[in-house]
Amino acid sequence: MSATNGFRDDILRHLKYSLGKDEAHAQRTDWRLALSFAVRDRIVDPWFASTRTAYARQAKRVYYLSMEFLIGRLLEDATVNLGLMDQADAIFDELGFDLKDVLSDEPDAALGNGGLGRLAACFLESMSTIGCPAYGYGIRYEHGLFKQSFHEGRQMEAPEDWLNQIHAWEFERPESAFRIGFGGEVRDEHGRAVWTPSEAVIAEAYDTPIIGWQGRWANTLRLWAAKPENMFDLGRFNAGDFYGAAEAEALARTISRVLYPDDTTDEGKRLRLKQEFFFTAASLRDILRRFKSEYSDLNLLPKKVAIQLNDTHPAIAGPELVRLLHDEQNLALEDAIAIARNCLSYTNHTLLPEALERWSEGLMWDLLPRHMQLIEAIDADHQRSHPDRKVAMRGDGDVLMGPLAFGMAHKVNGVSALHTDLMKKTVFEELHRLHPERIVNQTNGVTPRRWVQAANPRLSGLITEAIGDAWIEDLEQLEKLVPLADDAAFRERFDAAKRANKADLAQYFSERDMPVDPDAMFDVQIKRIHEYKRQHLNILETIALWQAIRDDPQGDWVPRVKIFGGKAAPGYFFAKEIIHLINAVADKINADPDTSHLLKVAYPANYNVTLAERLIPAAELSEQISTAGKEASGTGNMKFSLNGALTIGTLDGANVEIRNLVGAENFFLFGMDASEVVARRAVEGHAAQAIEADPRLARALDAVRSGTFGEGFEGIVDNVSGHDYFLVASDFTDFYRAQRDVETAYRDRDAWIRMAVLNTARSGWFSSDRTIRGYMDDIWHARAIAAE
Ligand code: F55
Repeated sequence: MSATNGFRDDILRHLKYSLGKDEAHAQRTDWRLALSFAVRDRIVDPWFASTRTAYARQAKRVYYLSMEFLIGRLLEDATVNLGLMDQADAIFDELGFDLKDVLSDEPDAALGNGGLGRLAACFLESMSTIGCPAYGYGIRYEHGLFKQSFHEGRQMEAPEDWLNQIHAWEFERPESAFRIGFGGEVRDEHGRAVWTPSEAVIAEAYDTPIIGWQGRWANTLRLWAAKPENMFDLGRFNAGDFYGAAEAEALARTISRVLYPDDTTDEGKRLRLKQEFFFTAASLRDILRRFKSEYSDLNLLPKKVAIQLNDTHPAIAGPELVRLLHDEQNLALEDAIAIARNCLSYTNHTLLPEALERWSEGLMWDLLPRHMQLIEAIDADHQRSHPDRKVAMRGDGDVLMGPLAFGMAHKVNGVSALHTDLMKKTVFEELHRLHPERIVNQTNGVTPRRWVQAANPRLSGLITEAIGDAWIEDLEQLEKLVPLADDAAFRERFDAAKRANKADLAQYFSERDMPVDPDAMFDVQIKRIHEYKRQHLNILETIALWQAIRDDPQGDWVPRVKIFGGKAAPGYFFAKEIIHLINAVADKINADPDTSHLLKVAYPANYNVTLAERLIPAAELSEQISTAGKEASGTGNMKFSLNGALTIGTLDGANVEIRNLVGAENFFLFGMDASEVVARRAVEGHAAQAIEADPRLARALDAVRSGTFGEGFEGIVDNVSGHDYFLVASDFTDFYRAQRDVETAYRDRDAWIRMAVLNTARSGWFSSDRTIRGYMDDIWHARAIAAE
């Protein structure tokens, strides 16, 4: 019993007393919940200790404000971080269950769209591992990102319902609630602005502890749920108007009902702006409450509080913090602005003009009249300090959230070296000239606990055997594997781990009617579907390869499985056409008896964090093929490289840094760089030229146009051969060439594995621990502490 530390008893106790289930009737979900509660019990003490220590030491707290936290499943992560995996395995073995099976019962918490939300989740875990006192603040969406299925190859969306069963990880805090107002009017009372909102909702806190590696520290993810001020209207109810009686409640709850499924454009919806203000205002009030419980001098705020804005979604934090300090705490306006700025910093995640948030001034006056006044004041203040410059936080009747966030932050960061450089030269050129110290780079990272240790036990076991386990929290130790790239026995074991992961994935696919050859090359592109990410470049190359194989079926081909995964924003028509085309090509190619042993396309539906954890360890080739200058960083690219996949990619985002670290000879580069892209766009008829110069591309496009894969793809063909803003045609020839180089390299098994080992060995810098230390040193000026 001591060997399991009472763990087994705790699981059984929770099954009986927390869930009210008899062992004889317990189902997988009951066991999963019982295990979750037993694991959670072991988080609570370190969690309390962390909070107590942070108070006792009067530590500076970091607050990470994000509309999205794409945390995925929590049980395995927590079990791994507490070092309980082996015990849990043994206990469930004895109970007659497969632990993997129990773990896979957990719903995937998809409170995010893609990279931005997943980054926030990796950061939370790293802050806990490092012992950086921090809180994540966001929205407790009732429905996370929609569930994707395919019907005749087209994306269908169904609501996601992660809260329809007991959620073991959160603690409801009805006592931590704030009233958040909207609309109404602002009156001047003896020179003081008084805002009287016309409507209000209650923001109620739900806390989830996030445990770091080895359970030494735990931080809190605090998500806000919107609740009505008054449950329902008893008068209307008693008068028989049952629906009307519940109307106010339903409206209030709408605010935290769904995650916006859009990773491109801001929906321009009133509700989205309400969501943004709702969680930002509640978080700031909570932050000030905590601060004031410890200190009375508001001038100390920047010394004790660092607030990171994850993109501009919480950018209303600038005016709201000024309002709290000036209107409610009576600081002078200039002091309020200066203090707010010294607390706030802003991360930019995109340069795409259509993704930069802007809100019409009319909507702002209507919903947030006091904030609109303050934005005018902040803007005027900034203009006064720089009278000869034309930078403004408002334009064309809109409030520009990027410039507002920039103006109210003491540091602004990009997410890769290239992206930061382009920020300075493009969207923030003028602001950068005025504030040359403000923009800094913090290249993204990923947590090795989830993305290597938990997701790839075969590889992590091998690494730990070879170099010990210190790499798990000091990822650059992977460098010690470099000499082993030349050790044939090690290479063989590395290869065996990859093959076993591939066999598992092949099994998973075959159970879902997608049989694939586990010995074929696994070539993977998983990410949101977007024109700039160019899944259509990949599928056109797939078509060209298929045609080449059909021309010469006896040729010396390298068998491949092209794996796609990803969702399109429901309103993004072109992205949905790309999905349809990939599925149509899959249908055709997979059914071709002459080629299907050599080329397959697999597109599992509903790509999410859990599926990523399955695909990445089995990948051999990582597709990172965005138009240069468009992918701010990428983080999937890092996960692949760490797991020993080689990258085929453009010089975009963090690909540049990956290539520098793993070595150009271990990376398949193709395509134009960011400046060539700009020049190419200026060439009249660039797409037509490229198509004319490459008969393979012309033939692939012809096949699509003439209906080889069914009807309805003219939009894609016309786009690629016409305007082709993302330069699919112009990069095709070099992409095709690079893919053939990949095959040449893959044929030399030993050389390939050597390259794969070097990718793993040299990717340690991409740990989010390194990124977080960068934020702590350069932006937050926060220190790590150890729980007492
Ligand atoms: C979500 C909502 C809106 Cl309104 C706009 C964008 C998004 C979103 O999901 N963006 C996003 O994921 N951006 C990505 O951020 C990653 C982390 O920094 C980068 O690696 C990636 O390049 C970038 O596209």
